[in-house]
Parts: sequence; structure tokens; C-alpha cells
Amino acid sequence: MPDLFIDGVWTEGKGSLGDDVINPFDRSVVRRVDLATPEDVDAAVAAAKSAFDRGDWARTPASERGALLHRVAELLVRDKEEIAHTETQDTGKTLVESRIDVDDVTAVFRYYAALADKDPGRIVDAGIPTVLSRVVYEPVGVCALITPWNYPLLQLSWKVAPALAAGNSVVIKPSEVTPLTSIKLVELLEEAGAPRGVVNLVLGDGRNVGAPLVEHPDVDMVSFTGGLTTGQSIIRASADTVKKLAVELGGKNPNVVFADADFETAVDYALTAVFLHAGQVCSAGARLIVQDSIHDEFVAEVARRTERIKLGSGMDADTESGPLVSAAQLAKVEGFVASAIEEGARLVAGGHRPTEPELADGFFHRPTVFADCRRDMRVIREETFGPILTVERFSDEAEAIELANDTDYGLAGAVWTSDMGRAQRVANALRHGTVWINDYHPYVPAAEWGGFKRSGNGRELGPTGLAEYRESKHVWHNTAPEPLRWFKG
Ligand code: TXE
Repeated sequence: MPDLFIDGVWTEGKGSLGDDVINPFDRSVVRRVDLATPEDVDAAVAAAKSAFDRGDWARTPASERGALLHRVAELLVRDKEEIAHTETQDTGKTLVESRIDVDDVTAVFRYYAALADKDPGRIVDAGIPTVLSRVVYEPVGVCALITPWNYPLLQLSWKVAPALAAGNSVVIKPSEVTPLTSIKLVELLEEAGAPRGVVNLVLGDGRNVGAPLVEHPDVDMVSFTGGLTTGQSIIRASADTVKKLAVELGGKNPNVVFADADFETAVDYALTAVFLHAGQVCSAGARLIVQDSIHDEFVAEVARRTERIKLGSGMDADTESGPLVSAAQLAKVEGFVASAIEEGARLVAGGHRPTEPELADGFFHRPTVFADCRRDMRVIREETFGPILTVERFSDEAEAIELANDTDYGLAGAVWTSDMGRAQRVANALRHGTVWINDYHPYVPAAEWGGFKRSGNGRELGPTGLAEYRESKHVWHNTAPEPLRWFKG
């Protein structure tokens, strides 16, 4: 079956281009997919616009739009195993993680299904008895949803579920590295009854497919998750047509451990904070910031346990971490390791590719820990998006807060302490969109997700994640109009 979905039809597109999707575990070809041309992008946007302007979706009762999302959730449950396997083949992450992803995606669809009709607008007191003033929420129009490769299905769900709940038409562009579960989700949306033209899918890279979408005059909104540099170019490119934007651009996330934290639990979470999915997580706790008095012992234990992390195929039950997603990401990680060593960081674990012959064909890198890091180092300032943990030290609460906020990003962070007062003070002081206290990574669909500073604009999830895809309209109804006689003639 062809892989592009335009105006309700699966199609190869105009260019008949194709691209191999690579399994990062062994570089085998999982599947060849069709690629879109800029003409296909035009066709997809035209279909979305026509569905928005002339179709019923935007005017369908919100409860019915919610019902469609509910059906998608049921289909996700039905096909969970198939989807999880595909995600693991495509990204390299472990099957356990992929299954959690599918459960999370299902929860996101259920959340927005339930929220779709809950807030239709409000009556406003205009202060004049004969005036009826109300604010209503309307869909934005045609939304381009551009997603990355680390959580292909999850990131798409955070965009497509609220976009459809709000009544928009969408053009989906997944990462060219990991398109497979997005194709599957569009199949499920079709099966659930998404009207023709409301959901469109174009595949390809940023230059040929992403950029034409962002520049397209008939695209009203771009929701993007990806790297900072790409995000900055999308913000610039969308200026001419003044698009609504929601962008999530990653993070450089501090994980602060005070001496009074439970030692064993904090060590354990220091590992999962950064090494889940080989560190390819926007909220990865890549900057470990540890109090002086426990620093040496803490680092030694983190290093010891890091050396024991078992790499392998995501399909094997005993694998603890899979490969990086691509050769480019592996090269980027190796570049960061070299620069950290050059700038004087002390390597205490990993630092190289694995030596097992059975991993030689995959994009693997050993989980790596650097101690004695300074905040001016490149490995501290930039997002590595790989299995690299850096360690900095602090002496008191003020210094911990200062270090944790000394980043251009502001997506997430954590604090570990048994002092509840300190926990709240530090959480309040952190300039990050999510703060965990004595935990790392959990999120719920009902709570907003997004970044301060260069981590992006706008929020996903929660009620704000739906509001991003709506325009507010104020309707003023004068029920007893009379001449005003402002002008006397
Ligand atoms: O992502 P890109 P890349 C970070 C991470 C990583 C770095 C680069 O640090 O190492 O970004 O990864 C599409 N117009 N994150 O280069 O380019 C692209 O096709 C429109 C953080 O793989 O940002 C893909 O669909 N679209 C992040 C999507 O943008 C364009 C997750 C993301 O790709 C485009 C992933 C253009 N000009 C990487 N250029 C997070 N926030 O979680 C590319 N794209």
C-alpha cells in the first residue's frame, strides 16, 4: 500500500520517490516508504483547507469529535503489540518502552476525547443589559504537525489528538528517520472515521517537505517538536505568513541531588533520568548536580552502575538500552565525548562504542559519565541527546539553584531531598516547565508540558494543549440597537 495519505486516498505521491527506513540495531532495511514532493505538500494542504472550509468537521459537535478520538484509543489498544514492535524496529528503543509509549498515546487520545466538549466558551458580562456578549472557541484551520524521531507516535499524539478535538484539519509530517508508526496512526484515524481531507500525511525530510509546509500560505499553524536550530529556522520561515506556532525544542535538564536525599534511590533515578532510550529524550536528566559532601561516593556509585547497563536489541527482554537512532546521532554523541575530554572533563564510565561483536552493526554507544564538569563546557551548554551524563557539584541551596537555572533551555528538572521545605523552595525557583521532586520522568496527559526560554513556546497536554489549537472569538450581540447620534448631521 502506498504511504502518503492525501485527501482520503493512500498514494505514492507525484514524485514516486522512495526511502529506506533503517533498523538502528543492525542497519537492516525495515521497509521502503514513499516520499512526498513539494507538489504533494501542496495537494495535502489543499485537501486540508478544502475539508476545513467546506467540510463538516470544524462544525461537527465537539462531543462527536471526541467520540472519534475514543474510537482511535480503542484501536490503539487492539493493535498495541504490532505498534510497539514497529516502534522498536524504527527507533531501537526497548519493547518495554515502546509498549509504555502506546499506553501513553492511548491515554492522550482518551484525555482529549473527554475534554473535547467540556469548554465551549463563556458568557461575558458586557455591563449593558441589552447586550449578549460571549466568547467562543474555534479551530485555527490547517495545522502542520511536524514531529521528531525519539518518540514518533507519542509526539504525534500530543499534537493530533488536541488538533482534531478542536476541529482543525491537519497535515502530518513525521521525521524521515522514523515514519512507520505515524503511517499506522493515520490508518487508525481513517478506520475510526476521520472525514476525507481532515487528516493528511506527507513523508520526507525537512528541506523537501517540512520547509514547504512551514512556508505554505494556506497553513495556519505549525506545531513542531525537534531541535533548537530547526525550530529557530521554522520560527523565521513562518514569519512571512504570520503563522500561529507551538514549538518544543528540547532541553538541558538539571537533576539536583542534596546530601539528605535517599542515596540509593537518587543514584537509581540518576541513571533512568538520563539513560532511558539512550538519552534521546528531550527531558533527559543529563546534568547531574550533586552536593559536595556526598559527591565522590555518589559519582562512584553512578559510574559503577553505568558500566553494568546491558545494551542490545530492543526486542530482547534482558536489554536495558538500545542503540542510538541513526549514524548521525552516533557521530554527534562521539563529538560531544571528544569535546568533553578536550575541555578537561574526567571520564568515569563509558566513553566509547561497545566492544561486543553482535552490536557492531548497530548505532551503539556505551552510557557515559563525565565528572568535574564546568558550566562553560560545550557538553554542559548544548543538548547532547545521547547517553552522556555530566556531573557538577555544589555546596549550598543557592548555588544549586543558580547552577540548575544556568542554561539557555528550560524544559524540565528535578530535585532530590528529604527536606520538604527545601523541596518546595527549589521547585519554585527552577525556571523549567516541569519540575519533579524525588522522582524523574513521569507525566500525565492532564498536566501541561513545555519549556521556558529556548525550550520553546506554547504548551502541549492539559487544557492549554487544546487551547493552542483554538482561536478565541468574541461575539457581541446588541439586542436592542438604536442610533448612536455620535455624528450629528
Ligand atoms: O532534528 P530536527 P534532528 C534535538 C536533538 C538532536 C537535534 C537534531 O538535540 O540531536 O535536535 O536532531 C523536520 N522545516 N532534538 O536534526 O531537524 C524533520 O524532518 C520544517 C530534540 O533529527 O529538529 C523532523 O520531522 N521541518 C527533540 C523534525 O523537523 C523541518 C527531538 C525534527 O527534526 C526542517 C529530536 C525545516 N527546515 C531532536 N528541518 C525534542 N525536542 O524532543 C527539519 N525538519
